[in-house]
Amino acid sequence: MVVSFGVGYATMAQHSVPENLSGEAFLQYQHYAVIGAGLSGHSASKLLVSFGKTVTLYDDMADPANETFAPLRELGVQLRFGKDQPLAEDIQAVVTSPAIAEHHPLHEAARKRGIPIRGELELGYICSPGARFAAITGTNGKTTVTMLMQKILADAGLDSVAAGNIGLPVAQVALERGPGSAGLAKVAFACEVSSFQLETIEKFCPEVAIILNVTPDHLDRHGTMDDYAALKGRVTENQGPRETLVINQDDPYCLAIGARSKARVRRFSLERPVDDGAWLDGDLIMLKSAGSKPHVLMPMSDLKLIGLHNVANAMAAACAADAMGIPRKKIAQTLSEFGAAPHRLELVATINGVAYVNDSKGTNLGAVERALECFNGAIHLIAGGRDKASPFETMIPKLKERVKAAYLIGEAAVPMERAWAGTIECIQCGTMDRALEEATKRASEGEVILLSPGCASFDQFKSYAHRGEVFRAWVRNREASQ
Ligand code: UMA
Repeated sequence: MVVSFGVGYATMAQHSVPENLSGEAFLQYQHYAVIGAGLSGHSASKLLVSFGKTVTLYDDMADPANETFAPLRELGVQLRFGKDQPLAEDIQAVVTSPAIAEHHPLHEAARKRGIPIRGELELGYICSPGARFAAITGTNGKTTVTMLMQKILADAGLDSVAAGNIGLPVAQVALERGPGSAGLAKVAFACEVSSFQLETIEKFCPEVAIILNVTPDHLDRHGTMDDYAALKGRVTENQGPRETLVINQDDPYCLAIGARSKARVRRFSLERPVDDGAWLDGDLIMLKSAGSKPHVLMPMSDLKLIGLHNVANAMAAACAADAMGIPRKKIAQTLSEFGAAPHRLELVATINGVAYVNDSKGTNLGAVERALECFNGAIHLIAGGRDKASPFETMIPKLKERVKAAYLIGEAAVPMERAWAGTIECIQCGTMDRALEEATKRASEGEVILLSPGCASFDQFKSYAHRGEVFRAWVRNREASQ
């Protein structure tokens, strides 16, 4: 059988594990189950088929008639869709999508049988020997810092790819560049890594890891903050003195992880100087390596990104890029050119003096707080969506300080009102359109209408990006009708 993946794939007729990957224990099996038929599941399945493996792809909800599955069928991937599918008897190894939690019945069945389970990130990583990895994790700012790192590395002349949780599976990059190939070994990954992905790593060992912050998120899956922070800490578990961990000096969870890491630990701080890392001295961003003199990287006012939290993000990226040997002048140059990621504090329009800001990527309470800190005027906050067991009452001090009214949408609207009603005016709106109409009626010149939902989007939208697009479209429509 000749396996053809279409234009651009370097592995056109690969049928076996390439020689330099043949020592990988996880690639020794013949029949793999891939669980979760989203982006990661597609990439993992194709990558395994390229090695001549037999692949059975499981999904509880996907529609097998969907045309996106036709290419997989053609490759011989067997689809087992629908709830309560048993794990086939002859499955020898399992690859999971990050969407699949440890309590998923197929995950449990594999564990019971003692079958090895790895995530798609781990699979992509072991197929990319020699490639450089900058892994970026943390509750908030991951996507911004991943994009920033990718640009710093690319501007410095490296073949850099933004991958991982940002939306491009590492397994997909491995497949397209040729698993184990010399071309792939030249890639410098700026890899956004989620706590979900860190549940299923084994050897993942980035040259540089960044942990930006750890605040409540995904507690519905991880249970407690300690468990969530422990997962974030796994990003450094395989690192040694030759690797670097960059942590937020102002975050207690990061400090605890840093204290246990075997890597060189660099720190960034908005509050105080550090011995090895970056900090703010008035308007100046300082950078220093242990044992050497402080270096002025750039004035903070030269950053294009807005908000103090973004100064922290820029410092984190600077520490990491500096540890990867990128010249400091080049780092400062890129930092001065880099603007906001889409759906992250994006000013869509100002209509009648009211600023409409799309922060749809603010899917947890920490992100909402950071967004609220960015504006001086009174804020009309559009929030809600699918709740992740977040402690809404912790937002009360910040809401009191900055928010005029909250316009609540989606499944979390009622619990949010229950937590906040004594503090600020809460208006039940149901949908995004209604929330925008109500907020527009009430907002006056100089005020801000901010979508920063603090929740996942999946109750009403396909993704946070879709939610942000619905917000943008409404605002642009209104702008056009003025
Ligand atoms: N599924 C089941 N059973 C379950 C759960 C899911 O069968 O119990 C199935 C779903 O029906 C679906 C598939 O699994 O068909 C998973 O689809 P998905 O879109 O959720 O996952 P992927 O397309 O593989 O996307 C994953 C990440 N998704 C999650 O972690 C939930 C994407 O991060 C990531 O961009 C992509 O891999 C590429 O690496 C998204 C995300 O929401 C953006 N991440 C969370 C976050 O940022 O907060 C962690």
